[in-house]
Amino acid sequence: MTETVQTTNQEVIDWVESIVSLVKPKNIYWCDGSAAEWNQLTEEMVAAGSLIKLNRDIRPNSFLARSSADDVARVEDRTFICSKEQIDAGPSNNWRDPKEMMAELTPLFDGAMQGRTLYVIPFAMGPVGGAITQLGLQITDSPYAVLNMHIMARVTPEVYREIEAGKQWVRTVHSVGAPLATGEQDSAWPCNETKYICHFPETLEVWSFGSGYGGNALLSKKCFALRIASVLGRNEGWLAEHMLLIKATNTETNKAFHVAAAFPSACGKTNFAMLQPTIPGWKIETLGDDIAWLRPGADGRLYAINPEAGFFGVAPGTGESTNPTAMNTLWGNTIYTNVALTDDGDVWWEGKTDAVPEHLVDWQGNDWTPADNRPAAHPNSRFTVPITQTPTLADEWAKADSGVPIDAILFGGRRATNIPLVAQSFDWKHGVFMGATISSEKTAAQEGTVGQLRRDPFAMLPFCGYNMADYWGHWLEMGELLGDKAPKIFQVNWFRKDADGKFLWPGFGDNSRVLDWILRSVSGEVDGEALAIGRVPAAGELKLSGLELEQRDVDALFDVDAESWLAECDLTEEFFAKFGDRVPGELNRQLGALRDRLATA
Ligand code: OXD
Ligand code: MN
Repeated sequence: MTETVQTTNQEVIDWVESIVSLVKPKNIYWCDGSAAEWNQLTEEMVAAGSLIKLNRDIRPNSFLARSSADDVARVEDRTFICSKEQIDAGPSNNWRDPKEMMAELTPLFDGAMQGRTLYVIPFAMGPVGGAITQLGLQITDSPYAVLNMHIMARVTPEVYREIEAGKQWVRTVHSVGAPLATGEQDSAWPCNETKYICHFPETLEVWSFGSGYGGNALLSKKCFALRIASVLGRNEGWLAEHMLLIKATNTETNKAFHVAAAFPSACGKTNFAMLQPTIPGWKIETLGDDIAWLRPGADGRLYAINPEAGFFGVAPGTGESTNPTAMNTLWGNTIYTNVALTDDGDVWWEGKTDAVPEHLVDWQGNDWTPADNRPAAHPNSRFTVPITQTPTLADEWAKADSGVPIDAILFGGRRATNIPLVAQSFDWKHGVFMGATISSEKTAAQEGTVGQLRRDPFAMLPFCGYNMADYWGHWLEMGELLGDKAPKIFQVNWFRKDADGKFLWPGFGDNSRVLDWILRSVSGEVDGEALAIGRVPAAGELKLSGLELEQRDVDALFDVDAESWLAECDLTEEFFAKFGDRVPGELNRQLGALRDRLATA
């Protein structure tokens, strides 16, 4: 970390100077991503009381941050796409005219960093020099954001050399929006009750104000790698997706498959990315848990990378019994946010261990015992950890520059009813229809009422940087381009419940049974059975031995009730209608065909 300008590129220098003169910081630091920088910042934050150092014998080099109670999740209603034309943002995004938004933001950013240090973070999404890699700079006044960026992206001054050589880069500016007067005592988690997360896809800019949390503050993640990158992908012929990435090797034949899967936030993407099969025959390795960039390769297949370098995972529900791989990944070098603190200086959250500690300090710093009857960790509490610590990391991670060829794409949601455990689409177009019609019950990762059903097409509702209907069109075009080399598309649902509200499927490691069927279907080893909604496992094809599942539960997992599906089709029609004539005709044709199949089923 240095005060000396780190590049000769005039555009970068001018950009940094223009932000400095607007936000008026006390100091300017050019970050380098080094261990020394990490040590300096963590020491400063511990001394200031904004990070707690965990017991080094239990969690070396790990820290706990507690956010302010009103800054605990992404703020979708304060997230804006500022394209010149409203129609280019589409009805599922909040739109603002770029000039008007800048006029609104400028007074907020004016002097916003007074009394604070401005950090310039150079970062690469993907390995520096990689074929799919993109570059960015983030300016921030949050040392917490700098530390998290160290983990989540490749922070390195090499990025300046690439920019100097002429590579495209994305400009991102972040302020917690809490200027400090001379001598004023800082709070442990500065933020502002006014929040703006603004994207300018035509000028490749992000401006974020008022929040220090997750996707609001780590601008490499949702803002760049999904919202801005989805627009780059549309313009340049690739896809930026809210997808985990895994490698699955058949241990008998040694054949490797790669699978990308889109699930809405907090629906178990990290758990699936670290799946421990409960059936023999498969070795599952991890490549990513949240974002994938997919590009057609020279051989006509679709290749993917995970552009990130770490996991920003939801802590509750990640535990010894549900995801031992994640627990091993979290051995050290981790930043925890809003989890509980144990008396011996370790962390705890609901679901981490079956035994609940007798005493904790909760995520807000209050004493807690099980009798308190409230969660000790915030439901959207997180860990930020380097992906390289994952014991199941696939070798391809190290040669991630050209990506892995994708065999199957999965779309999932959290649905108590209707959606079967697994169904294969009849073809790519039908798969795009499946993705476009995903709905899911809300989780703690979104503001709003948990459990409420909402449409979340491709799990991209809050993350698509342009008109979602055009995005569906882009997916359809991608299918045309890939032809018979296109990955096969499936829909999955681990969350179906019986009439008493009990989950029908055990989930977690047993999802390997579903993956097994999917990959055998990809290889042509099983045929499945065609239902109106897609192709599901035929009797005996899904490996269920060892599970205590009654046949009626299995039937319930695959039950397709024509009446409620037809009612769902009406909702789909209403949903599509919001996008007017931008909806590709093919999707309306798919809806008609589904209704016909249901009517005759
Ligand atoms: C995430 C999210 O943090 O989707 O990954 O909210
Ligand atoms: Mn996510």
